[in-house]
Amino acid sequence: MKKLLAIGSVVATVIAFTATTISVILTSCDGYQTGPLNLQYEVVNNGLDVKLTWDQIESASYYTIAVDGEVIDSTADNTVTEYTVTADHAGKVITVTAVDADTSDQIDLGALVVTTSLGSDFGEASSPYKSAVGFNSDGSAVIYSLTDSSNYPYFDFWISDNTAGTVDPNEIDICSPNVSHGGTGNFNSEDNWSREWGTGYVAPTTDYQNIYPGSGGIMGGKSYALWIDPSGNGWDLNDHFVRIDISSVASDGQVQGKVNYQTVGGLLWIPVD
Ligand SMILES: [Ca+2]
Ligand SMILES: [Ca+2]
Repeated sequence: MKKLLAIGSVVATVIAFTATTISVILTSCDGYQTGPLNLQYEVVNNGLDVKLTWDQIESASYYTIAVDGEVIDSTADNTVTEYTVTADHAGKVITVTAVDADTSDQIDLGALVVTTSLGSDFGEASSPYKSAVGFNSDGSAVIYSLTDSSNYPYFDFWISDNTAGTVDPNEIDICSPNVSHGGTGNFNSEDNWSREWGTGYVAPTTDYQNIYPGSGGIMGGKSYALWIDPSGNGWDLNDHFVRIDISSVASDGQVQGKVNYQTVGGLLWIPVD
């Protein structure tokens, strides 16, 4: 009986090791790897910071925290197993190393954003182009036509000059799906919000509107923030933030650019150029 247990134990160890190896290979594409330190992250401070936590390594003296390979800080000893990363380091690769234990783990904070081009078939609601955008759970965006009502549940924002039948390229707004279109009702009940982006990699925290700009239109060369708030309950970890980069607005209502979706719920960082 004891022998059988011993064999079972060896087999279990081998399986566990194999599973860990596979996990690292499979998850490396999205920039997140779990290794001996079991490095994890969570969003804190209302989406402004990311807190890293890891498992204590008994043989380690302490841990260092490196940004893009350069050590920026270290812990007092091996019992401290957390570190809060601020937005100064959005988009960087963070490495935690257990000193004297020869082991480290890292996370690529830039790989958490998914960028999708709006292509050449996106534009104002009365134009020949598709006018709505919806994000998949993996962060990729789909450009939807307004003419097929089966698409409506997937909309996260759409663009309109607020006048049915005509296109005014100088008055195109970013609209929430729950904004009425042409007197025919809402696309869906999502109450999402937008505003001008501002500067840097962190989305604004105030002054969002569900029709933006409202007066005057979105412009080529400018960026806008989108706050997707599915429960309409203020900021929480179920929300997602997007930076909409507009490259051009044409006279026929065609709008080109890209959308950058932060896949981590509640995180305000969009570290893209
Ligand atoms: Ca219109
Ligand atoms: Ca919310």
